[in-house]
Amino acid sequence: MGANSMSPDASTDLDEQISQLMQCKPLSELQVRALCEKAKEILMEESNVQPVKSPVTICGDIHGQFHDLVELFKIGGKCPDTNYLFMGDYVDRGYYSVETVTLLVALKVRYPQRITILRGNHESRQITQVYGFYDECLRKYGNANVWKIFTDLFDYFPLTALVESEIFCLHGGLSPSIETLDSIRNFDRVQEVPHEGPMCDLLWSDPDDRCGWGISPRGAGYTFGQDISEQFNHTNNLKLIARAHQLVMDGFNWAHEQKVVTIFSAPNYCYRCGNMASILEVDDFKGQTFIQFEPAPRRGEPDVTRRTPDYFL
Ligand SMILES: [Mn+2]
Repeated sequence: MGANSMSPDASTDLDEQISQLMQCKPLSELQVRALCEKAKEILMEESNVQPVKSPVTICGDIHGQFHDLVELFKIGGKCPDTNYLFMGDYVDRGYYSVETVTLLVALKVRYPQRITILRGNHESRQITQVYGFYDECLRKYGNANVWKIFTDLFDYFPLTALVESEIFCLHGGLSPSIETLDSIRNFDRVQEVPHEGPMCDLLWSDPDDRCGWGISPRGAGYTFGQDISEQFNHTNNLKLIARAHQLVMDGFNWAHEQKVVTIFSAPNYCYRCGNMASILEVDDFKGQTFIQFEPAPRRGEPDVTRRTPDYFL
């Protein structure tokens, strides 16, 4: 059954699950399994370059900061009253990856035309075993089944989106092996994020002040200069590349003479970075407004005593 022909019973169940999730209460393993089966059917129909219409609000990394995601919806408007495009990194680092990713997937199933959820470099089996989501699933469910269900679903998340044919949105950045949007449309994305190659680069690369392609200190993807962004935008008739993936203290940061913008939507990242978060509203007339926000009040998360990572992945 198509997502738009969901039966009244199914949507009532889903609405109840969404209100439960909004209270930061996880679903059962059985509910997660059924939800992810429906999500897979919807996501597999989406393009590697998923077309999105304005108005839409574009968001960056969330990283398991559930209460800040609720704050984001308070500030940006509830889904489906506001259309959303999330650019990946829903899990890891924060304490509520399970609730965060389940809520976003539930909203996707309930309102498939109102929310787009792209894949970030953390939506991966390998990364989530190191940075928290795997351990959180074990802690909250007693086994790794829910982790397996979600990481299998991540393979279906679209890699990029294109807002009104002019704003190219993705988690990381450009790739030396990709010149056109058509070449992205043509590859098979349903796999674990590879260690190298075009799909890896889209999820891992970062803009840089230096021209040309550079070796990334992250050990995956590349750095790319303004000359690269300008050429890519020119070739593909784009006005802007919107991406996430890097902590920026104001929540957004322009690069490459306003041809690239970084959006980061996890305020006080890792509960200690002291940064603002932001979202980018693109209105009916393609006008752009950044909205900054601060963390939601703390709700008794344990103190963070983990060591500072070498790089913010
Ligand atoms: Mn990232």
